[in-house]
Amino acid sequence: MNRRLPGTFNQCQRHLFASSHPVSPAFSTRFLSTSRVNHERQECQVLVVGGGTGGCAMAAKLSSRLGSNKVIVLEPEDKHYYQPMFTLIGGGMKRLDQSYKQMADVLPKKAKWVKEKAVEFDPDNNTVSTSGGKTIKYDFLVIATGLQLKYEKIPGLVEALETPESNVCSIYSPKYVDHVYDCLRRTYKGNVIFTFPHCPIKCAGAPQKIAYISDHYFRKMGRRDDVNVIYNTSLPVIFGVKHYADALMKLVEKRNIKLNVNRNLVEVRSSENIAVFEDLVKPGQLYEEKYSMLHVTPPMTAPDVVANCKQLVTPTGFVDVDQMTLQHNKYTNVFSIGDSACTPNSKTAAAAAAQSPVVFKNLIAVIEGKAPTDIYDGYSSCPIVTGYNSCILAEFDYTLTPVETFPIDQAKERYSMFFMKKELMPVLYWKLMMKGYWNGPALMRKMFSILNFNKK
Ligand code: UQ1
Repeated sequence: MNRRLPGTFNQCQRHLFASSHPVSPAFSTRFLSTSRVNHERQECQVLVVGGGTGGCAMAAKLSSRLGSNKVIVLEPEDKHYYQPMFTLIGGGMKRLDQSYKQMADVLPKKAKWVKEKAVEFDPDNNTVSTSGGKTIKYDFLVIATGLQLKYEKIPGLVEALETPESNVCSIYSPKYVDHVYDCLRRTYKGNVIFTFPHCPIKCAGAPQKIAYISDHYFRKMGRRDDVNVIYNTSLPVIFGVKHYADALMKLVEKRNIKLNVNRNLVEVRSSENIAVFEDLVKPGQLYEEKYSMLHVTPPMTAPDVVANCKQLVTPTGFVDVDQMTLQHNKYTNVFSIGDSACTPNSKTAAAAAAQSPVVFKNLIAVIEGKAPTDIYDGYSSCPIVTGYNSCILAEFDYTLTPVETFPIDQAKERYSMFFMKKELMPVLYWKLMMKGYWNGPALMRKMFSILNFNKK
């Protein structure tokens, strides 16, 4: 998973560029550097676009191997958020200020940080242009821009989120996550509705995690009898991996959570407290549901700047890489990691962790003139927090087969997994992954299997 909320295409800059230089960009950058547009040209061996989870891990690994000033990271944000904490913030278990560090402190010292947005990729000329008018020339490119949240795609939603009294909230954005716990605290009765949109999203477990946490919150407060907890998902099932879906179905039944599948949020009418859903099995069939609290998972898309470069992406707008080597299918000097890649894994920080050694080894191989041979198996993991002291740890690969690390039944709700998620993972993230030392739990899994623990 990647924390970037990439900016929109910078039309303004492009317009300036076009009008002041009716000559080829290559000519203009080389010879007209005194023009009123800043046309600084920079060069690097590896350009990493995006300083989120995947980008930062890659920059750490690559700059440590290649040495100082060989790697540029292009990232406009000041803060780097540890987004897996957002569900816990929603439940009041952590604070927003515990979820981030300053970007300058997270990015590796040996890499050069250009604090600007990418505004255009030109893979045929090995350049990326930036919001500050720079052109960065690279030998190798790692695209780690994440995906973008599209709250504005649902009519009425942004207005509702920005009107605190409307009791509409969302853990997905640092802008809105703090409000989730406020909403919980002031909800005493009525329908509390959680949504899952009709598109691929990052951390696909999060929309239901916050539903389970909320259910537990209302029970602790003695309000559960007056509150209906409703989980409306656009998916046809509760979870894509059957092994965990079976456990989660039992959980929703036991906790009396109403599950509606194939149901997609299409409008929020916050002045009436009404959410409008479409039945995806009967297109056009709309349901109006009154809510006292609404938690929305927004639609998400590939960042515009990536999707706009048609040579780089699949028709979905995500970077067209080989799902095993993570190398671009057309440009052999381009790789992608994390949420911006078109690979069909579940988009999480754990997936980026497992991808990072593969991108690293394959990129180094290509630099050395060899073929990329390391393979990503689609590993992803989702600690499904089910309340204030329990968690199911789902781990699986491209084939949706469980690939579990620990010698225990991970489909069972456990305090140990909750403790790992809440207390250990942030430390592992900041101290190991951001320094380039965490490659996912594959090694740990092998150790447990060598010790030959039998799973019960
Ligand atoms: C993981 O590797 C990871 O990325 C850093 C997470 O995100 C924070 C996780 O939540 C999990 C569970 C993993 C997998 C790690 C183990 C020890 C199973």
